Amino acid sequence: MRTGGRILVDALVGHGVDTAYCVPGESYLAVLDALYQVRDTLRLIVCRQEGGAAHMAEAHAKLTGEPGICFVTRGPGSTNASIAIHTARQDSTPLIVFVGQVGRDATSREAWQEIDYRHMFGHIAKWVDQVDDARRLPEFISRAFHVATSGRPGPVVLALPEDMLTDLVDVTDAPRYRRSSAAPAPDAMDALLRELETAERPLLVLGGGGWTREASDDITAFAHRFDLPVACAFRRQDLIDNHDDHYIGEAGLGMDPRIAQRIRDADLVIAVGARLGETSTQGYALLEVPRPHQRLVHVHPDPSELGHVYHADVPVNAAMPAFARAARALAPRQPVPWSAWTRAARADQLQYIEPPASMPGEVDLGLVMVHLRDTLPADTIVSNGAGNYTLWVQRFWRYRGLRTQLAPTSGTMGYGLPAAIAAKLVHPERTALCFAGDGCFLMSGQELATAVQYQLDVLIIVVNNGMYGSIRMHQERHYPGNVWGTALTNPDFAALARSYGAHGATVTRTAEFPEALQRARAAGGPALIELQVSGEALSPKLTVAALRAQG
Ligand SMILES: Cc1ncc(C[n+]2csc(CCOP(=O)(O)OP(=O)(O)O)c2C)c(N)n1
Ligand SMILES: [Mg+2]
Repeated sequence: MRTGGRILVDALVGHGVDTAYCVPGESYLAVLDALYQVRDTLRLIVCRQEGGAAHMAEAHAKLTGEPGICFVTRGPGSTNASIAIHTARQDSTPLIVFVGQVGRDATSREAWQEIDYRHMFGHIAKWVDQVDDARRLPEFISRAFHVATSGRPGPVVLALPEDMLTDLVDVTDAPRYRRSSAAPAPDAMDALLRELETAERPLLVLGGGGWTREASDDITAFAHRFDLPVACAFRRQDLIDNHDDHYIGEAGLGMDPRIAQRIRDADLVIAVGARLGETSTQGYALLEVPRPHQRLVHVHPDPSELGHVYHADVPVNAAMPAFARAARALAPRQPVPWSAWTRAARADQLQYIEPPASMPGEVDLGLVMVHLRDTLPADTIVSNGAGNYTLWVQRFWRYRGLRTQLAPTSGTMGYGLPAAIAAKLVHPERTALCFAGDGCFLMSGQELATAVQYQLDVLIIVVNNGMYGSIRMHQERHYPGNVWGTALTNPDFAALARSYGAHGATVTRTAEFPEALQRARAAGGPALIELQVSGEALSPKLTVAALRAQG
């Protein structure tokens, strides 16, 4: 006989879980106690806010490909965690969030902190349910792992009534979950080959979730064999090594206009894993809805995504590894005619990653990025949240292949620090570099306490421009000069870091950065460098003055 809490935790161990993130609550004490019993097998990371905990679990999953696990309490715990459930949804990340729930005897009275999670998360979770019978825990948890990882990966929420967790029952554990994956039909691969045989300006766009190292290698080999230019969808730049001479850049928010033009000019777009969402199509403009002017081969692990927005000429329902393996086996029957098109795109990319001269302010973020990419190890994991500072990161950093980027396609602020913490837990030997804006950092900065508590030497760069710069940019565009609701008075970030027990430093001039970086890396613990940048530079190519002059 075991308690529900113990059956649940045994199930997690059985499915291969070695790390769980939480903010505790009295609603799931029995789970906490069961976690105490298995503390040598399954480590529990206690966090400071459920948004941080759940984003850590989400980033953990991005790095391992296995579901991230998070425990939160009912009511406010679950509403705090919802930010990451949304991230996992948009980012196609397998995530399982367990929520303590009121006892079954009080259900539907609006008991203290009671929420009906089926309603609350019905739209953003891939699956949400409540386990009312402890004897069914192995079934529900097995299903949670299968649902989270199958097809298009996504978030699962399971509510756990607290009295169910203390019930003593006799039940057998389920075996470890097994991943199923759809393989492309042979005629779909023939159709792809035919499309390539008649194309003159093809473009490969990679995106989505469910990638593996092997799939990334296979798709790279396919690109080489057909000499295809490869763009990555918004914040999916690590799907191919950016040093590869077929990589042509990111098709995301603020993309190089030349990439946008190439997508427009392409006569064949092969989208692999990418949904071709708003951020990668400039608001559904580069490809028209529902029928793009380009021929479209659309490969996606979820059949319901095919035809959801775009009518593809060749829709292919397949998991990334299976498709990439099949694509690697293809070969052109004659030399391809588009090599000049690929070379030109690559040349533009190489030029684009060199920062433009003279942006306003004493700290040039472009030069800082160049120093970082020249200095830090190739396997550094780079994380960020949302804000205009990410335009520099995603433009000038060169991602070195799969699982070197943690960046929310959901566009959530506050993601960078929790993600970097998860990166250090999954890969203690690698450098975890977090970028945050001054706005972004204070949305999850309390997790610096978590980094200190577990002695995780994340490296944080806070880009302080004294404002919600991204919104200021839109404001200047639409309501020039009416600066309202976007200015920020900030703490001394370096002193704040030191008060947590981390290393903290402030950089006010570009030339100070190399030494500050050296010291931060030598600090032997979490370290934060605040860059005091000018609010005049809105992006690597746009200043407030230039915007107002245009206006
Ligand atoms: C959780 C969340 N709240 C609000 C927004 C809207 N938003 C997008 S960028 C941004 C400003 C970010 O400011 P900061 O981190 O300082 O970066 P900056 O743009 O100044 O470089 C805001 C408020 C968002 N994306 N996510
Ligand atoms: Mg800012």
